[in-house]
Amino acid sequence: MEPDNDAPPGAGAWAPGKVAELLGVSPVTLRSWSARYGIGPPAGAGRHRRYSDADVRRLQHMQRLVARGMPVREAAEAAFGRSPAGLEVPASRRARELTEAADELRYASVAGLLDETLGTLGPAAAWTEVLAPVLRGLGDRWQRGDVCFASEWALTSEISLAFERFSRRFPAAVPGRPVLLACCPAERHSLPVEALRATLAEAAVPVAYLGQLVPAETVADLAARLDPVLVVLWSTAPATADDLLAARIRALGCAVGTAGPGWEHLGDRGFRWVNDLASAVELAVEHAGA
Ligand code: B12
Repeated sequence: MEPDNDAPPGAGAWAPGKVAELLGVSPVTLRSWSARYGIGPPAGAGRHRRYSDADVRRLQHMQRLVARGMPVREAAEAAFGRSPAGLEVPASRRARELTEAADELRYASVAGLLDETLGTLGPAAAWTEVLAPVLRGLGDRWQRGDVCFASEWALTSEISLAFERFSRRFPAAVPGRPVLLACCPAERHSLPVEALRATLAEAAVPVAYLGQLVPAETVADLAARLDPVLVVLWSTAPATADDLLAARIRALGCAVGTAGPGWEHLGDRGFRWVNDLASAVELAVEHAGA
């Protein structure tokens, strides 16, 4: 379906009728969404009302959220990244809504809020400003004896899926030697690495992501066969920082970066160590020559 071109310059390209047809809703429904949730071009534009490509993409996203059981108003807010009043949603409110939805195991809302946060802020800001604070909050609650395992597992699995959905927006196979990302063999904490992967996907840096608990043999085998520009080994806790593996990968002739607080106690072992998302992105981009 093609957008029509008889609109004045600067207006979006999609006439309401075309959008309604594309979404499979009646023009009346579309108009009511516009009136009720402030979606799309202002009513005042009369017969020149046009929807932009971004409007159409967000409407399709809103429909997916509704199809997953989210109330229309919440889906409109999530898809258009704002409350009805048009205000940008502060990170603290996103964090609160996400924690509440996770605690109440409202999976559809968790997924919708994550997609909206990633879509609006991008993976780096979403991780640093919203997701990491929420996860730290969960960790602190756990430390205080608040048994929030259900929320933690619900949220962490949905965060992984949301990063996956976000990364799939970009071409899967970016040409070039990849940055190989792996958690150390005994390390299950992968979310910071998934945030890095999504940020590199957005930056068109080729990545091969291996996930959690990656056996040393597997990292070594893939490093030998993929000829990566850099191998990043992640560790959260000192017990999982595998410096023998790092040395083994370096002996294969690969550049090795160690990432995460788990490596801190080892001091300088001749590997670049990064302990925040921005520095890890910089290290990867530097090696990828992007
Ligand atoms: C989510 C989570 C899990 C999930 C992981 C799911 C997944 N796919 O990742 C599950 C439920 C599987 C899990 C399991 C366990 N967990 Co856990 N987990 C967490 C939690 C809540 C968040 C982890 C996270 O992503 N942190 C990253 C961000 C949010 O934390 P941060 O402090 O802002 O980040 C610091 C660095 O990581 C760095 N950073 C942040 N983002 C990025 C990004 C990049 C690219 C880089 C380079 C750096 C970086 O900057 C910050 C300052 O140093 C933490 C609590 C916490 N505060 O981190 C506990 C926590 C890490 N877990 C802990 C523990 C003990 C465990 C278990 C052993 C529990 C158990 N008995 O089973 C197992 C261990 C499993 C294993 N073998 O690794 C402890 C670790 C204590 C320690 N240091 O040893 C913590 C701190 C909880 C606590 N409060 O005690 N966990």
